[in-house]
Amino acid sequence: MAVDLLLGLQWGDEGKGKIVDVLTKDYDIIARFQGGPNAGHTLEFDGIKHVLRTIPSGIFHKESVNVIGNGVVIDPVVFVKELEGLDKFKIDYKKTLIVSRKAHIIIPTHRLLDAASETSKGKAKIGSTLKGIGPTYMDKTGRNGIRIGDLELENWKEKYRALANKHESMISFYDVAIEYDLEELEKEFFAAVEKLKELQFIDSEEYLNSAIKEGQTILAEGAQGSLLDIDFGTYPFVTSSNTTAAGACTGLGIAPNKVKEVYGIFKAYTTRVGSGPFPTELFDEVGLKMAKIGNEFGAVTGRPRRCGWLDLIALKYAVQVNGVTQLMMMKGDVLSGFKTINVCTAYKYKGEIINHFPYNIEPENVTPVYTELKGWNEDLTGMTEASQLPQALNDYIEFLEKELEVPIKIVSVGPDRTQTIHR
Ligand code: 2SA
Ligand code: MG
Repeated sequence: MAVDLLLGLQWGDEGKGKIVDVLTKDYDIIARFQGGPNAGHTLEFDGIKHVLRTIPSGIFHKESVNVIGNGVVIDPVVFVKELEGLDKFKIDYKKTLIVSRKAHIIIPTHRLLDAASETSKGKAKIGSTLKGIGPTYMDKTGRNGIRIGDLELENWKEKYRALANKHESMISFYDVAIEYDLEELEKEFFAAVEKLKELQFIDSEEYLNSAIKEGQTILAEGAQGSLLDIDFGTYPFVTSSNTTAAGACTGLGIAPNKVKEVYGIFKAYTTRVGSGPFPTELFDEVGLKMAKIGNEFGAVTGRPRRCGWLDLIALKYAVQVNGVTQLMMMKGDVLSGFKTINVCTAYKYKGEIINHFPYNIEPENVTPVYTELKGWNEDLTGMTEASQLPQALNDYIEFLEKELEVPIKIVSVGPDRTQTIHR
């Protein structure tokens, strides 16, 4: 068995990019299986900070092959900018980056539709990243989409035109003011498509399954988080793909019995960007302190992230749905300097105490019940060994392990590759 999964267990931004980067040296292939430019995986090494959107985080390791799977949606314009950003690193991506023919393409009008849909919802908006993700997956399941493989056909532009025209009439249907210059957007889009065509397009399920047979190792890199999953997340405030373990099977064409380790990444506290319920959200100075110390601003949109204590009910749910075998706790350093640390260990749900993640976690139904733990003051950012961690942090970690019934194997104490403690 040769496939391991790496998934975010909260609402995204858990720090997956850093962990994939730390782990990639152990894998032959890194594969993205869902999402698209709504992801923003931040990698930091040698004093350089780099954000990847669609490209797998293994791209900086010269030996790894990076696969963009069929479950991903690709915006050629964003993608090409990402490639250009790699130029300074002298990466031979025409060799090490390959794209599934079955991946769907985000066209400019998908982005416009995303904006029109959000604007029309007013206060009830999802808080989407406006990258066209929802409309592209709608066209995929609606069987209208354009795929990477279509770019190899001579008449793909006819297919494109028909879809763009349809989108334009849909945009006018939403009775909202969206200003755009489609000609300008298309110029940029078609130029980007030409550049994209320089990459290798493959039948990725064939490629990956052959690689498994040959004994190669694959790391499937998730984007967003489990609570943003289209089925299991806080619907409708979710993204439009399966961010959970099952999504790796459908998004790559890999059978469940090929999956071995499921690495679950979580932050020592909780954050969320965009709209939607968040039971442990803090509106006081404690939340502001987390945001400030943790530098909690979205990698894609720059929006400030909402912050709150760790929600163990939600985390247990994510561990269960994904079958997590190893946990990795990020941003432990951010919690230094809090006198006490709260962990949500139950919900008061419609007046009753419950221990599971219910259908509806809207604030009018759910109030978090906290267990209070002792804080610590030590600065963790220079620590490299588990033996250096303060006792109160060890107590926090052990408390979580007991509740979650899964070992916490990595504690991250800063953004750099080197600030990673193995337990
Ligand atoms: P969309 O654009 O249709 O997917 O937006 C729908 C909702 O999903 C939220 N969303 C996200 N929330 C947090 N992080 C996201 N991406 C990360 C990042 C990357 C990651 O920006 O750093 O961790 O993989 C992300 N993408 C979508 C969004 O706010 C809406 O609530
Ligand atoms: Mg992120």
